Amino acid sequence: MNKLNIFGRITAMAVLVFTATSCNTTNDSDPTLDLMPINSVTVDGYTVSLESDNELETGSNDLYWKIEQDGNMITPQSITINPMMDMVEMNMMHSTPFEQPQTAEEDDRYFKNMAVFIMPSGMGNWTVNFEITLQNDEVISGEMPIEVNSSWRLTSVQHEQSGDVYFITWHSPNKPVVGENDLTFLVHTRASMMNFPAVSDIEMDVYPYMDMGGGSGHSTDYATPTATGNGAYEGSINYSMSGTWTTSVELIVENDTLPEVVFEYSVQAE
Ligand SMILES: [Cu+2]
Repeated sequence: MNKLNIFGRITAMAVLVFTATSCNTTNDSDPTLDLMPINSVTVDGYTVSLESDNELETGSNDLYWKIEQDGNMITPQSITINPMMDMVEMNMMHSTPFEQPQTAEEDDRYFKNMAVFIMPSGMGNWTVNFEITLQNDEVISGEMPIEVNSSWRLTSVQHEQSGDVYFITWHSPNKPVVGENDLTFLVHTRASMMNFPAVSDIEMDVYPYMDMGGGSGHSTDYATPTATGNGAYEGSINYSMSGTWTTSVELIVENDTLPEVVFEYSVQAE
């Protein structure tokens, strides 16, 4: 690890500590979480609520699950979900890459999971089917309609030879800033319409670029992401300027370089 990397990590930790501290002073009931309601449904007298840090969008999202009875939060034994998009006009349904909810480390009254939404609402209707086992072994199930906005954080590419589709998610930085950023992509494929496994055995090439107009432009310091498991590819990027940047990504699958995809986004001054 070079000095720049260490500095970036210390800065990132400092930002985290600062964020946590400022949440403490603004939200007494939730010392570490700053969540917004997405939707809630009531089943058999239990209110099941879905919350997140932001409105849901294509790409990766943290979903937080809360169960209430008579206005009090209760902690279930387990929650199992299955997100589903109904594409009515095309007469087909499909799921999306996701993990099952586990007790949230930030607040053990919540369950939490990651979901990558591969399409925005409008092309079809999203619902999350859930089955919850309560402490008294009672099982409640239902479905939670959700809205998913489109974002710049998700793209896909096809491997011509095999026909395999790869979904590439820009996972972090969530808000790119000038200076050192951890850079993480998630890669998933489609085994069937109901099964989107993580892909951890390919290689990735990236290239950040800022177009300065008039045919000139420049890149910046970066470290190529490498697989760290669970479909994650981790590197870093050190933006030299704020403004509009692109990062092109190429996947290398079995010695074939797939067509380049491009993420375009804005980098803020810190
Ligand atoms: Cu769809």
